[in-house]
Amino acid sequence: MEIGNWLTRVQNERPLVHNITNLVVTNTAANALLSVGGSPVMAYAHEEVADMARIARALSLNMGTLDPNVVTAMRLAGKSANNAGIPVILDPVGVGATPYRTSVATQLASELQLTVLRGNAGEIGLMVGAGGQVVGVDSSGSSNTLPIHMWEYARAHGTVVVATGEQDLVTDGQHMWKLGNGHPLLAIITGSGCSLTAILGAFIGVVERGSGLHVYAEATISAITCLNVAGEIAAETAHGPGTFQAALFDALYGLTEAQVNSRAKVELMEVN
Ligand code: ATP
Ligand code: TZP
Ligand code: MG
Ligand code: MG
Repeated sequence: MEIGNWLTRVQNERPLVHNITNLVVTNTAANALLSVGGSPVMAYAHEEVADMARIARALSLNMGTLDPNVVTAMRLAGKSANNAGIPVILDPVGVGATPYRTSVATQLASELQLTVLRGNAGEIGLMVGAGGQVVGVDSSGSSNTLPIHMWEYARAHGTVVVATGEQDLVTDGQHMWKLGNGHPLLAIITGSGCSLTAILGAFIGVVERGSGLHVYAEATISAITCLNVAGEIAAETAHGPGTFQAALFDALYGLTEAQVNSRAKVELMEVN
C-alpha cells in the first residue's frame, strides 16, 4: 500500500484541525500537528465551538481531562461538525478507569457520527465490547477477541476503529490491517497517543468529501505510520524520553512520502 502520498497532501494543504483535547498534551499535540504539516486550533468556549468546528477540515475530540464544560463543548462541536459533514475523531482516553469516563465515552459515541474511534488496546476493547483493562490512561491488556469486536463495531457504526500499542490494528469493517512501525519510547512519553489523535485530524481532513470509509481507513493508516516511522527515526539519536520528544518533532517535520513508503509495515489480516 502506497500510503505516503497522504503526507504530501497534508504538507500541501495545511488542513485546519479543531482540537478539544486535554490539559496534559495541549502543547505537545499542537506541535506534533504543526510538525507534520497541519494547522492546529484549540477552542473550547461554548459560544464558539460550533463555528470553529464548521470551518475546520476535521474535529478531534480527546477525553483526557474531562469536566462537564468540556463535555458540553465536545457535544456542541461534534453536532456542528456532523451537520456540516466535517469528519470527527474520538479518543476515549481512560474509558473504563471511572464510571464518569465510561458514561461520557458511551454517550459521545452514540450521539455523534464518528469517522474514527482511536485509543489504546484497553480503551478500544472496552468501547467495542471485547473487554479490556485500563489503569488511569494506560492500557494494561485486551482480549484476543479484540479484532472481531472492532470489525463488528466498525461495520455497525460506519466508523474506522483503531487500537494502538506495540502493534496497531485498524479496521473499516471490510478489512483489518496490522501495523508494525513504532518504537517503545513512544509509550514512555506522555501524549504520543493524543498527538496521534490530533495528527489523524489532518490526514482525515484532506480526504475528499463523500469518499467511502475505506479511503478514511487508508488516510488513518498513513497517519499512524507517519508518527511511528518518525518515532523510529527519532529513537536513532535520542538518549531518553526528553531528547526523544524533541527528535520526534524534528523527524515529523523532515518526514517525506518516500521515507514513509519505504519503511511502512502494513499487513492485511484475517479476522475470525
Ligand atoms: P497509553 O495511554 O497506554 O500510553 P496511548 O493513547 O498513548 O496509550 P499508545 O497505544 O501508546 O497510545 O500509542 C501511541 C503511539 O505509539 C501509536 O502510534 C503506537 O503505534 C505507538 N506505540 C505505543 N507503544 C509502542 C511500542 N511498544 N512499540 C512501538 N510503538 C508503540
Ligand atoms: N492524564 C490525563 S490525559 C493524560 C494523562 C497523563 C495524557 C494521556 O496521553 P496519552 O497520549 O494517551 O498517553
Ligand atoms: Mg502513551
Ligand atoms: Mg491515550
